[in-house]
Amino acid sequence: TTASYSGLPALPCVWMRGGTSKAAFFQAADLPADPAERDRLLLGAMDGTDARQIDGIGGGHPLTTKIAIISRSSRDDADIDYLFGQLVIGANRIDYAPTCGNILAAVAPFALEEGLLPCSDGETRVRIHMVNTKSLCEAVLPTPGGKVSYQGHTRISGVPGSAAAIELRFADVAGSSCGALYPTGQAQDVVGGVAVSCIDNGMPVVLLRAADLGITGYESPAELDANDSFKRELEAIRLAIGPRMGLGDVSARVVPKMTLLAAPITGGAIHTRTFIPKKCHDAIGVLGAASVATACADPATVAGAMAVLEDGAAAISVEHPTGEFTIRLTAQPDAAPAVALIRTARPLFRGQVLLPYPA
Ligand code: NQM
Repeated sequence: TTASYSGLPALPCVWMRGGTSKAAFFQAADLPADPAERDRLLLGAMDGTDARQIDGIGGGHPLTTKIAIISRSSRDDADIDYLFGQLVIGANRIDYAPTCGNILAAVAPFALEEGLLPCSDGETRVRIHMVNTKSLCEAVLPTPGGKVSYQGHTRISGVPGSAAAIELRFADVAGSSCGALYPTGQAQDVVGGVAVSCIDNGMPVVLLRAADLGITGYESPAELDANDSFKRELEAIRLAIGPRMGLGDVSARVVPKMTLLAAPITGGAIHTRTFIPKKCHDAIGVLGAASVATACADPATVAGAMAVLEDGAAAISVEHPTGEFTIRLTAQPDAAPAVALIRTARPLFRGQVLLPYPA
């Protein structure tokens, strides 16, 4: 900690929206090097113990209690290291297993604003090492006059207004957490009598037909969150398949995510409800959507068998509770498809987060 306010320790922090999520951004250099000490401070800043996070800046929802730790990259093939942390609300724990593609959208703007790498005049390309999954992303954003510009005409579902487009490109994220695109070794499995497809093109996701679990797949997230028997059945499937995906015991982990599938209703390829993994997402995660779209393109999966695809279309529109998410896939020889997509981001608040008094 670098300062204090009436004796409350203070940490430099920028609160940022990345896509449809929000996170507290820190420079690694401002945090303790010891991970346990670092997490103690971060949990104090966010409030890891209370469901409403009333004594911290976390938003009381998995999508608004995220953490990003940023530094110059240790790798030759990257500019910036991005370590993501998902605070598990109420458990006073930060899960570093997954990365987060929505918060990823804010990484390049933060790194440029903080002077961690130079800004070009026109647009700037930032190579980001996603430390959690040891994979790479190339972010491209407008930097007219050598400054980040947040203004633009790009709209994304789930965010009001419009902003500058930030393009995210991933060439090699298959098996990021599980070691293989199809972590169980096949495109479909049966768990408890239900057909599932397990896929990891950037995020481990289990795909299931909503109808197989007795729901339509068009219910609101609030309605699904209130359906205890459905959630118990979904969690039982997740716990059973987690070890078969190479993720071990997933009872305390936030992966794999669970995506329920239904026929598209707004002209997209498929309709979805995603659990992350205990609460229903208001939209869908970025790399989650990349994995769903990749499955849609393979007729051997549960998703591919249902998806409505235009012939030869490279863009797959994944419908979700607040709109749709378009994922562009490019075939690559002897590899899973490369993924490209558009997000927006902006800084919301910049200053110092004040920690609780030291115990
Ligand atoms: O899948 C939520 C989000 C995410 C993750 C979650 C994400 C991704 O929307 O890459 O973006 O799945 O927990 O922020």
